[in-house]
Formats: sequence, C-alpha cells, structure tokens
Amino acid sequence: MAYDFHEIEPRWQRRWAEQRVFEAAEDTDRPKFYNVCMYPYPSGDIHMGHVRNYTYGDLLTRYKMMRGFNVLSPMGWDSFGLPAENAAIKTGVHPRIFTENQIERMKAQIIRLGAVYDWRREVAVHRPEYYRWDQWLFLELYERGLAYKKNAPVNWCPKDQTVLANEQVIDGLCDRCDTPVIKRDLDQWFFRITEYAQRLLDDLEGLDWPERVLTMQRNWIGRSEGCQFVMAVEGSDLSFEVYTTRPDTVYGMTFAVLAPEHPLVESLISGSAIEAEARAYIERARNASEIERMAEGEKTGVFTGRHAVNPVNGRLVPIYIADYVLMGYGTGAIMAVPGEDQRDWDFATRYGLEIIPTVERPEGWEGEAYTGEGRAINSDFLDGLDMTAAKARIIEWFEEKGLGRGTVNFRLRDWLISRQRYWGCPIPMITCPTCGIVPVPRRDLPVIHPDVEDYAPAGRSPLAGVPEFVNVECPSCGGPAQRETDTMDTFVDSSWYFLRYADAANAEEIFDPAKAGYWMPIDQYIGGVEHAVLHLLYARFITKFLHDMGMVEVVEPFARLFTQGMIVLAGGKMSKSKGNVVSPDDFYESHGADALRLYHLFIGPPTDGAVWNDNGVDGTSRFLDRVWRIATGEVAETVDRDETDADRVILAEAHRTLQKVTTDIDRFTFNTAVAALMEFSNLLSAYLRAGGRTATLRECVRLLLLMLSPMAPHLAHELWEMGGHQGMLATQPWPQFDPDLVRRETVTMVVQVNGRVRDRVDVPADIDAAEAERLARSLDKVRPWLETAEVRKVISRPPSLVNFVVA
Ligand code: ANZ
Ligand code: ZN
Repeated sequence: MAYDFHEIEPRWQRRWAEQRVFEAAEDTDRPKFYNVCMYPYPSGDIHMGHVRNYTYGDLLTRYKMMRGFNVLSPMGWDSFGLPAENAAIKTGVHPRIFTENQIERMKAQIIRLGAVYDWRREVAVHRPEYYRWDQWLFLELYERGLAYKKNAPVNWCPKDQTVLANEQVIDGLCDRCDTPVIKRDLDQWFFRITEYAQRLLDDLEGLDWPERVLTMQRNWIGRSEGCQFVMAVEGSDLSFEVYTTRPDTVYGMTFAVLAPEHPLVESLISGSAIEAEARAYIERARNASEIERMAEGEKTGVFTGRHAVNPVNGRLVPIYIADYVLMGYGTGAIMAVPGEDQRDWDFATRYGLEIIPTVERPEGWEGEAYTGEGRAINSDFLDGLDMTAAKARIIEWFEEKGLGRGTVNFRLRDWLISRQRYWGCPIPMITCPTCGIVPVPRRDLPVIHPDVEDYAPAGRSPLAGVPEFVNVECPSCGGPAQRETDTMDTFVDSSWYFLRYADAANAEEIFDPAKAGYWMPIDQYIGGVEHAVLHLLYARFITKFLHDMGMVEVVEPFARLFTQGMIVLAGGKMSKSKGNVVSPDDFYESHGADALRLYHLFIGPPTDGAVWNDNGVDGTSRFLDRVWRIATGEVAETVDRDETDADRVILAEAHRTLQKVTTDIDRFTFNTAVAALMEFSNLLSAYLRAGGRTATLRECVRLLLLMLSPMAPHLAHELWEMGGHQGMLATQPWPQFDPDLVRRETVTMVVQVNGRVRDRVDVPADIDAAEAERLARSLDKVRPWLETAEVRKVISRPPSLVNFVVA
C-alpha cells in the first residue's frame, strides 16, 4: 500500500479540527506555553517565507504539547493597509470584500500545511469588533497626554499620496513604491513613545532575543548622556541652547551651527544681507532626507553674519546654518568642535574655519578629527583631566553658573501614526470650531468606515470626501463639527493583537486582564528580522502602557524571540511585489504538505537564509516513503525471537537519535534533527534487511513516529493509528531516552610523553584524533610535562593512544 498523502493529509486536518486538539483554555495544572508566529498581511497567497515561519511555529506547538505544556498558538490577520486600497482603486472592489477573500484563501492554505491553531481566537484587524479597541486605546493614550496632534514636516510619498514614517523611507525612497520622498507640513497625530524611551532601553536586559535584534533596538532608541547649555548671540538679547555629548571639548568650539529649521534662524536672517541665499539653502535642506543630511563627507552651510559667545571663555564664534544639524534631535543647535568631531572637521576644512585640538593626540597623529581618549589640552582648568573626569568637571561648572546642565538624550522620536488613507482604523476624534479637539465618546465606538465612491488619494484621506461621515454634532456642545478623517498606521493594530488573542471574542473590554495575565508573556515569538525595530518596539511600548493602566502584569510582551532567515529565490527576497513567489499549493499536490514541511526544516540552520530549490522536496519525500515502507512492513518481514546484539544496537541508535532530536529541537537546530532521523531510518532499513525482530522494530517505529509527529504530523498520525497504538499521536507524551542505552562503549586510552605512560583515561570508542589530543592535554598528570617543554610532535591514535614528543 503506497503512502497516499492526497487522502491522508486532509483527513487528519479535519480530525484535528473536529476533535479540537489544539484549542486551548486557561489551566493552572500544567505550565502554559504561549507560542506566536507574527501574524501575516493577508496578501491572498502564502509563499515559502510564510511556510518556513509556520512550519517552525507548528513544530513547536506540537512538540511543547507533547512535553506537557498547555500550549496556545493562535493566528490572525494584519488586514489593514495599502494593497487592499490600491486594489480597490484599480478594480473598484471594496477593500473589505477584497480582504475577506484574501483571508479565506490564505487560511485554507495554512490549514492545508497541517499547521494547527486555536482558530476560535482568530483576529482580523479590519473588522470593527477588533479596531474599536484600537480606537479605545487611542482615547486612553489621548487622555493620558500620550496622543497629541501637531503640525510637523512629514515624509510624503507623492505617488502613494500619503505620509510615511521615517522607518518607511529607505535611502530617500518610499519603501512600497520606490518613489523619492519629499517633505510636507501637515497636522499629524503622534504617540508619545519617547516618554517610554528609558524603560524601552532598560527592559531589553532580561529578554532572550537574538543579540543582533537587541543591538538594533538599542541603536534605534539611541540613548546618549551629554550636556545642554545656553549661548548668547552677540549684540542682541537672543540666545539658543546647544546639546553636546562632549562638553569636555568646549574650549575647542570654533563655530556654532543651527539646523535650517531652528526657530531662531528667522530672526537672524530676516532683513540681513544673506537673507536670499539663506532662504534658498533652507528650502533645499527641507527636501533632503535625513539620511542624505547625515551622510558622511561634504558638508554645506551658510554663514549668518552673526556670532555667539562661548560661555567658558567669552570667545566669539561665527554662527552657521547647516543641514547636517537636524532639528528633531537634541536642541537642533550645536557647538562645533572640529578638532574632535569629524562632521565639524569636514565643515571647518571646507569653510576655512579654525581648528583647536582639546584632547591630547597619540604620537604621530595627523589630520582628521581625533575622537579617541586622551588628556584635555588647551582647556584652561580642564587641562590634564581624562575625558570622563573633564566631562564631569565642566558639567559641574555649567550647573554652578546656572548656564547649563547634564542631560540625557534619545534618538527615538515620537511615533507618527496618522495616515491619509481609507483602509486603516479611523482616528476617533472630532474638531469643533468652539470646543477644539473633542474625543469621540466611548459609547459611540467603533467609528466605522463609510463606503466611499472613490478611493484614489488626493493628499487627504478618501474619508474626507464623504460629508455624512465628516459632518457630526460636537459631543461636547452639540454644534456642527467635523470628524478626523485620517486613519491609523497599521503598526497600531499590530502593537497589541497578541493580547486580544487571549480573549478574542470579548465585546465589553479590549481583553480580560485575568486571561491576558494567564497567557502573557509570549514564550516564543517567531518572525522575520525585518520587524526587528518597528513592530517590536511599538508592541513593547503599548504593552508597557497597558501595564501602567493595570491591564497586563508583564512589562515585556515577548520573552523569547526567534528571527528566521529569509527564503530567497533568484537572488531576491520572496515577495508578491517582486513576482517571485513560489506557492506551496503545487507542492501540496505533487509531494504533500509533510514533505514540504520537512524540506523547510531540513534546508539549513533556521537562523540562516536559504535559497529555494524546487527539487529539494524530492529528497524529503523519499525519506517519508522509506518511513512508510519500514512501518508498514514493506522493507522486510520480521520474526519473533530472542533479543540479539543486532537488536540491542539498533535500539541504542533509536535512543541516541531521540536524545539528539530532543536537544536539537530545544536549541532550534531543526535541520540537524531531521538529518538524524534520516540517518536512523537508513540504519533501520539495513537492520531489517539483515533480518529484524518484530518487537524491536515495533519499538523503533514507535519512537520514530513520536519524533516525527511535530515535523511530518499527517504521516506520523496515520502510521501511529495503523500500528494499533492507543490515543491520538498529538496527545502522547514526548518519549524519554534511556541514558544507559545512549552511552557509547568506552575504551581506555593511554597518554604518553616521549613514549612513557603518564596517564590512562576512559574515552568513547569513536573519539576522533583532535578530541583525543585535547583531552590528553587537559589531564593533570600530563599538563606539567607540556608546560615546561616544547611539543615537537603529537602522535594521536584514537581511541587507544596519544603520545606527545617534547624537547
Ligand atoms: C560637540 C562635540 C564634540 C560633539 C565632539 C561630538 C564630538 P549622539 O552621541 O548621537 O547623541 N549633535 C547634537 N545635536 C545634533 C543635531 N541636532 N544634529 C546633528 N548633530 C547633533 O550625538 C551627539 C553629538 O552630535 C553632539 O555632541 C553634537 O556634536 C552632535 F568631539 O557636540 B557634539
Ligand atoms: Zn463643540
């Protein structure tokens, strides 16, 4: 009987669903395990990147369940966003209908993979029963001063006609359509994430996350300690504050720089001789991206004709306007120290400004700014102090004089959340000519999208074109007022969806804190590294906010994070927009879901990227065929007889494989676990062909199926049932290996120095030469002989002898 995955796979998928094997409830008898794969955008088709992700997640769900955990693994849809809206512009199909269709298709593909979820908890963020809680969250943030509106220059994509977050601008281009991004002034809503900057930094400490991701988060938050002090503009009562991380270099200041957007600039240039030149420069700077402005190399600027006073020595320094200083960071103004800052150096050399070194250089240092450590020079009372001492001393001086103070700065900016789009969560705010900005009362939530005629953006949200939506009564005075027509960034939706899973059907509350309290934190979060900064940071922020509200106990949502490597094809990331998607559907037909899953597990270390190869699935498919033939007795007949050495050897191999597979799964090296199973199935075939014993085969197959259960669940379940085992495989306990069987035979190895025996040690019979030498060198009775002499030669004859020839 052949292995008929066409029939077997859908049948088991139905049984898992019907018997509700993977539906989870709070249960205090077993330890909980909350397992989440980052929810997908419903593009309509899953591709191999998704398959990799869900295969890992599903393996873990099944494995942890067998290990006795109460596992929750839910799934949902990040279903707001541009593609549905763009499709609506093109085809006229309502984004809701378009999106629901995509979800249906994708869900079927995920189920067909054999990935199991508690579907009762499914969330889709475009449904009003979900996004009303986005709106609720917005109101909570607003009432605590953490959501605010301000006019700000924003990144604007002229093609998509929408605002982009800084993170969505890649090298000056829109990350969706590659159009050059320009700057525009708009009234925008922000979330005050900067309020949480220090906590977002501190709490990274206890997380079991890839070091790379932790570093990216730290850099994004960008904490620096420095000093802020006031500089007076000569011949006026104007002044400005500068921020520096190197106050110890203040005697080396030879000019000062204001960002082109700095509020003081207007009064400095207005009516001056350089006004026209300065205005042209400022306009150019405004449209340059921050990345361009921060780029290394050539710096440009305009001299204002005015001077500022260095507070430490009264020296006058010229004030420039230059775009390498950004308004959104520090105070938007700097003291420039070309001796120790490379950007200032570049600028000073270009404009012929003086350079005064204030840190002692190493011998022979020439050219360029010196950014290293050293004693202060040319710095009056700081001279001779090292950098740390000089910083402390000068900050003290500023504070005593009341001219400045030590400060902490963060690179992190507030989160710009408004989008001029239709297919997002409407912001629940109303503007009244008399009362100003008024929140929509909670009883009126959700604010639902009206249907619109025209989705094409025109620099404002399509919602602005629907008078019945826009014109409302002011909730406060009853007069005519207008709704906010912007919608929220989709990162708002994804900043708390994992909390909603805990209580997805709740119509009274965002979630029941007791239920979230049981499941949180997420014990394993799995996703792509492309979300390393934004999604994770926003979700951490909102979790902390909900914690402060008393809604969740934990302060961090994701205790452990795994970021999988990317599947690439023809040199590029697999994605729908690039048109290089390999769909799993064809493989479900040709090889079955189990073979596809196994190939994803086998393709390489999960952290590494992998190049997709259509033929790879043939290999894992052949392996599954072999397992089928072994288990169904097609390889060779077995007999009932007493146990022989050969039987004991294969059983020991089964236990060694079990030990390896267990540790490999625990440390996320699934590829080597699959390799071990393949190796074992080869040994088992050979054993059978040489004449196998029935009871031994049965035990070996039992272990093999238990191990395969999380990896190739359909085939394993079918064979388990055919073998007459009790209960469904998924609910069996994970087997324990027998340490006595696993232990390999040991041999006594002799260690000699110049042919004289110095020690004897028991080693595994299959020890290799390098390991034997390493072990020999480490022995207490051998080490002294090697320390005092030079080892000329090592003769390593594992497992019996190592001889060191010394002189
Ligand atoms: C003088 C100085 C001397 C500086 C020196 C550095 C080295 P981090 O560490 O990233 O916080 N800076 C301050 N505000 C700026 C702005 N809005 N745009 C561009 N640059 C700005 O960087 C802080 C340093 O970056 C500050 O310290 C300032 O230059 C510059 F040897 O002041 B420094
Ligand atoms: Zn009003």
